Amino acid sequence: GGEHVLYSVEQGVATITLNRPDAMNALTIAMKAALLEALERARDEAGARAVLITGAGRGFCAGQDLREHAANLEAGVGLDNTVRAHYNPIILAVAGMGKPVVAAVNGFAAGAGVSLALVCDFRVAAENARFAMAFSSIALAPDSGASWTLPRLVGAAKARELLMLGEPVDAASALRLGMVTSVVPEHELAASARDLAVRLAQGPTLAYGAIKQALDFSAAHPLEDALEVEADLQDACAKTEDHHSATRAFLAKQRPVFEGR
Ligand code: T3D
Repeated sequence: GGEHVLYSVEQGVATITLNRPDAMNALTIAMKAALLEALERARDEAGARAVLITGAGRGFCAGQDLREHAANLEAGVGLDNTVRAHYNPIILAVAGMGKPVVAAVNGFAAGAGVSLALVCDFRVAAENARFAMAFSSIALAPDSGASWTLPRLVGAAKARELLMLGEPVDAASALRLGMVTSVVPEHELAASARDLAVRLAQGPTLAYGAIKQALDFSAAHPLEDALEVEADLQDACAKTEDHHSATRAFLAKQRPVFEGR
């Protein structure tokens, strides 16, 4: 599945491209393994200070490859295996990424393809992007974190509606609902998503990681506990070179330069 997931680093941005355009970048087991490997590489590579995930061709990702899935059903292979073994590690790798992750949604996203986009920190969508919570259309329940991310983005009632009815959400509606960060014309998507990723790659990487940790923690803990975690994270941020140099730059009326340290 290696050729089906491309990886490159430029200007501090690790770009991961789902590359099976003939199947709308639907995810096979081999592709999921290659995606996880790419995410781990992006995580470990110091020169990568932001991550950009996109799809080749006219789709972002059509979710589970239903050909492979049908073959597994025929063979009597349980679904627990692929959700736990293949999807969950990908979602945790994105969620736990200590650097910003941007999805450039270049067309249709369906099922676990939507879930993948939703767990990223930012979603820049092309005007022709569509989001289909396609799970219920094939009598499945949400996976890859959609039951967690979607209500947090669009609210409980809307998440219930989208997951149960499965109607595709167009880019304009996704923007209105808070599912995406921005919507841009198709031909501007690559540049627009890259600009955001480059801007993030030049930012205070460790502070971004701390912001993500604080928000994830607060999602499931009371205020008193969140205050404790904020205090610990702030202590760590205050010790970074970026904080020291940015404070000096402020007093000198200069633009801060962040090194990600
Ligand atoms: O254990 C488990 O596996 C459970 C995990 C589940 C997680 C999930 O993701 S469930 C949801 C799975 N995904 C879907 O149900 C979406 C299926 N695809 C579609 O509904 C449509 O293809 C789209 C709405 C995404 C796009 O429609 P359209 O008309 O623009 O394109 P198309 O003609 O349907 O698709 C183009 C090609 O991609 C076509 O191949 P062909 O006929 O030209 O050879 C189509 O079969 C292929 N393709 C699209 N989606 C998938 C796919 N092939 C395999 N798996 C797919 N999911």
